[in-house]
Amino acid sequence: MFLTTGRLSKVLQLTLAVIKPDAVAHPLMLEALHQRILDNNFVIVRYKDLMWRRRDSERFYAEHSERFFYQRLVEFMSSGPMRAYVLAREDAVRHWRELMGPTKVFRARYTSPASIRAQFGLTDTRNTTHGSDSPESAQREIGFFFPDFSADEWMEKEEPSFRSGLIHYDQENKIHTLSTPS
Ligand code: 3AN
Repeated sequence: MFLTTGRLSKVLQLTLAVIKPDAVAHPLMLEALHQRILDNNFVIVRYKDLMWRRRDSERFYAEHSERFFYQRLVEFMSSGPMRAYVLAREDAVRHWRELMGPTKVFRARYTSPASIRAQFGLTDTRNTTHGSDSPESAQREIGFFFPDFSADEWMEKEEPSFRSGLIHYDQENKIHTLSTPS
């Protein structure tokens, strides 16, 4: 499958997307969310399945440490396996957040019924997915989940080829790679 045969005009942006433990616990839901990413024209640059220790969860959500839901959140996020993605697209941060929908599931169901959180979210904490809220947080959060991946290097060396070349979705590894010229 080729994602695009033409040249995309705008520079691709990277974002971090996470499928949280409530969704990863259900294989069909995980599969549906992976497909949703593809259907919405995101390039899957990397993905990994992982599980956090409580201290990873505390570190990642440190900015919320004073909020009433913090303990609940860190416990939930270290309660089971997750899947993290590095996604690329024009305006990836905004597009992924739009696709997720609002943080609060009941609001999502009301205002954005087609969004992921509206369709799959259970509660305001167990709300299926995470997405970076700015390009700066994307850079930081990608580094948190993928310490071996350099966003700067990808932007410099890979982005131009991804943008202008033919992209191949590798069914076996479930990520996009550049098609080699025949
Ligand atoms: P978002 O993930 O939509 O950017 P943030 O950054 O405000 O939202 O919150 C981080 C996470 O904290 C949310 N994804 C959700 O799991 C949890 N959370 C946020 N607000 C609430 C709330 N009012 N009650 C329970 N959990 C919440």
